[in-house]
Parts: sequence; structure tokens; C-alpha cells
Amino acid sequence: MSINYAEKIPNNVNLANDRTLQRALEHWQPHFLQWWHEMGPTDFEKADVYLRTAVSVDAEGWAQYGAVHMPEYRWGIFLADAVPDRKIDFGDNIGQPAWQQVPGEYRSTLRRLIVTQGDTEPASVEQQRLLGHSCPSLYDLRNLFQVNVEEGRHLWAMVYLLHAYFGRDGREEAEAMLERHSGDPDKPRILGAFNEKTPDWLSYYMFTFFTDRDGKYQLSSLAESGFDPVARTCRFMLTEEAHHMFIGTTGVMRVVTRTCEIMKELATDVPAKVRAAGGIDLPTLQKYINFHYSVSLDLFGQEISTNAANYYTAGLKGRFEETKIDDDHLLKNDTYKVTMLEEDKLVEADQNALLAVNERLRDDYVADCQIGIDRWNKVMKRYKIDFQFKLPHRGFHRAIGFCADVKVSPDGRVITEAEWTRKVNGWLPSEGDRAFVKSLMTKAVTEPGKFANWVAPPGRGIDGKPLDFPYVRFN
Ligand code: BYC
Repeated sequence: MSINYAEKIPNNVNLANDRTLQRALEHWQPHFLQWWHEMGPTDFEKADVYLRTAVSVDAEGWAQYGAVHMPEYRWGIFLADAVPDRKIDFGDNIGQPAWQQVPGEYRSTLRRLIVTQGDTEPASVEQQRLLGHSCPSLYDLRNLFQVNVEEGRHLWAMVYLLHAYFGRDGREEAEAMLERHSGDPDKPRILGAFNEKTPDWLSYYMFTFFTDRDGKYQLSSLAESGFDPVARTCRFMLTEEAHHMFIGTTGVMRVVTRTCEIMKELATDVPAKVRAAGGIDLPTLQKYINFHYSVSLDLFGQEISTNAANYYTAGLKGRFEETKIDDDHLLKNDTYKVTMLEEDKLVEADQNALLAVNERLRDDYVADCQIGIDRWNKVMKRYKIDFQFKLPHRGFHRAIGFCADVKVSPDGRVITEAEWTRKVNGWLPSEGDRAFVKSLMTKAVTEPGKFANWVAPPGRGIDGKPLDFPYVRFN
């Protein structure tokens, strides 16, 4: 079904045929807009931003580009096309028709999953709200705003599910999405990483690489859900998500490239000299990788999780690419290798596969992160610079799971508090590192085609436009 843009809320779910639901969502809409006004990007409401808007859910040609004032972005509700006669692919209900309504016994579990997912979307907009003022280029500014409006749309996606399938408590949860705020001591966002600040553009690129990638894996496993509306919603969200991770992969790559250029120009590998020339030295980049990777690993939950086992057994949340995996899709008698803490050592042990589905998803994620690291390392190789990034050990700097209560070094040793305290500033960005990175980004670069000194230009523009295209026009 094509998307109807004549309606107040663009949608492909035939909203006009359900007046009660339409009215409820139209009631929520001004609250969302007020939230956007107060918590979305500051000060750019009148700017013309060259944004893409979804116009269909086909893989080919699903988006249209044009200048938009962000508050007038057409946030809508789009589900991927239904798969005819879709069946549940895993868990105790395997082989049964996918649910079109919420099964009573799974209602609260499903609501909780949707709320947790939905909560991250506005959280990230809040985290990024000040970044526009220090953008390295109009190209980057436009990409930031594209991500922001799409995270807003992803909130709409979850709010639609809450309104359409969970009655009064769904509506209450939808309101609460706008009441919790990132970093708010009284009403924080649900997951840890979404209460961290995104204070500078390096953090933003790292966030879109590491944390949006958690989004990819969580959405992919929800896209396997036996509850069909969730599956279809998440499938379409993944289409938009790809660009967010592209910003992360290429963003970090552009920083690395600029740093390597500076190192070659000055024929130096001394971090202080790189900094003096306005670049971000490679050891500092490694520390940012360590931080964002470890914080994002926490988002997969505990290694051994009865919650996750229950989601799986119920058919609510599957594994990454569930249908491509060759096993019984029940997992009751299978084992999976999990890194566990035994006294003061990290050891691999076989655990029940069902209890380990969080860890399996984390493994898929780790492998995907490594691909990015390899791409960045190629830049250094090309410049013949003897430095390689490394993902730290999965136990490093964790707040959730077996390693939450111990200190683990990046190379995977359980260490004492004293050693941690002595070395932490070499492993994670120190206050000084953060202040330095911030000091490079005190002013926005807003001349078309110009880029800040600390980052290389991208390989190409957006939608075939040149790099000096005015992606954002200030009015
Ligand atoms: N922070 O059994 P466990 C995205 C809690 S990102 C705080 O392991 P479970 C995006 C947990 O709630 C993707 N608390 O939990 C990216 C539980 O509490 P109870 C977001 C945490 O349920 C960028 C207890 O610890 N989507 O889309 O298996 C920009 C036991 O843990 C955390 C989703 O997360 C944490 N990190 O796993 C924009 C998908 N981890 O029961 C967007 C939906 C665990 O003791 N969520 N806890 O009260 C889920 O699937 C699961 O809730 C989780 C947690 C995977 C997050």
C-alpha cells in the first residue's frame, strides 16, 4: 500500500479507516511536536534542510529529497509489506500463523520490548540536540538532522504499535516516552547508553557507528517477531537505519584520514604534534572507540538471560537472521559458548543456548564492529602509518553482565581497582582528551563546501549533489 500524504499523519496502515486510533494519534501528535520543539535540535527550526522523506516502502526508490523545515517534517507510520501467510519461525509456537493481534499471555512482555526500543529513539535526539552549533560542515549538519528526524519517525513507529495494540496502557506509555529525558536524574531514559552525553562530533560519529549498530541488531531480531506488526515495523526501520551507520563508518574514517594526512605532512607520530596541528591523534581515537564500544555492548543485556530466553521461546524476539540459521529454532537442547567470570579469570564455557541468545546477538554485533575497525585500519596502512585500532576485550568497562563488578583491561585481564585507576586515562577518554576534542569544535563551519580542519571531506555528496551544495540554508 502506498503512503497517503494527504492525511495529517502520513501512513500506509489505512489510518483513515480506524477513526478511534486516528484520533488518539492526532491527540499525541501535538505533544510530540512540542517535545521536538523543546528537546530536538536547538535553533534550526527555520532552516531549509535537504532531507529525505519516505514516500513508499519499496526497496527501490523509497525516499524523496527536498528542502524541509524540520518541524514540518512529515513524520509518519510506515510498515513494510506483509509477507502472505507468514508463520512464526522459532520458539514454542513455531509453525503457527504469525499473530496479527497481541496474544494475551505475552501482552506485558511485548509492551515492555516495544517501550524499551521506542525509548531509545527520542533519547538519541535529546543527546544530539546541541551538536548543530559545532558542525564541521553543512554536509554533516544535514546528516545530523536527517538522523534526528528519522529517530523521531522511529518513535512514531513504536508509538503507533502502542496505540494500535495496547489500548489505554499503550497510550500512557506513549505519553511517558516524551516525559523521560536523556540524562534526567529523576526520569532518565531506560537504557544506560542513552543517558550518556553526545558532547562533540567525534562522539557523534562513534555513536552512529557503535550504538546505532546495536539498533541494527536489536531491530533485526525484533523483525523476526511472531507478532507481525512489530516485524513489519522493524523491517522498514532498518531501511532508514543503514544511513545512520554509514555516517558513523565514514565519519570516523574521515577523521582518521585527516589525522593521517597531518602525520604525513609533519612527518610525525607524536600525538602532541598532531594535536598542535589541529588533528585528533590516533591514541585518542582508540580511547573513543573503547568507550563507545563498551557502552554499546551493555545494550545487549546480560550474557545469561531468562528474559531473553522467554522472549525467544514465546516467539517475540528472535536471533539475527533467524531463518538463515540451520538448527531446530527451539534451542532447548543446544549449547553456546559464553565468556564467563570464574573467580578472577575470564573463561569460555558452554551454556544453554536459549539462555545465551543475548550473547549470541552480541557476538554477531562484535563481528560487524570488527569490519569497521578493519576498514579504518586500512586508511593507516595506505598512509604507511604503523598504528592499528583494536576492539577492547568484551569484558572491558562494562556495567551490565558478568564483568559489571570487576575491572577488566582492554586485553582481557581482570585487574585490581588500583591498576584500573592508574591506567584508565590511557584507555578511556580523560577529561583532558574530551576538552581537547571539544576545543577543535568551538565554531560551526557553515560555508558550502568547507570542512573543519580535523576531518577530511567525504568521498561524495548526498543524493548525487556536489560537496559544495547548500545542504542547509539558514533563513
Ligand atoms: N541498561 O535479562 P537481561 C537503538 C536490565 S538501540 C539498563 O539481560 P534483557 C538506537 C534489564 O531491563 C536498540 N538496564 O535483560 C540506537 C533487566 O531488568 P529486570 C534498542 C539494563 O531484557 C541509536 C535486567 O537488566 N532496542 O535502537 O534480556 C539511536 C536483566 O537483564 C540494560 C532494544 O534494546 C541496560 N543496558 O535484555 C537510536 C530492544 N540491559 O528484568 C536508537 C528491546 C539490561 O531485572 N530491548 N538491563 O527489571 C530488549 O530486547 C532488552 O530489553 C535488552 C535487555 C536487550 C535491552
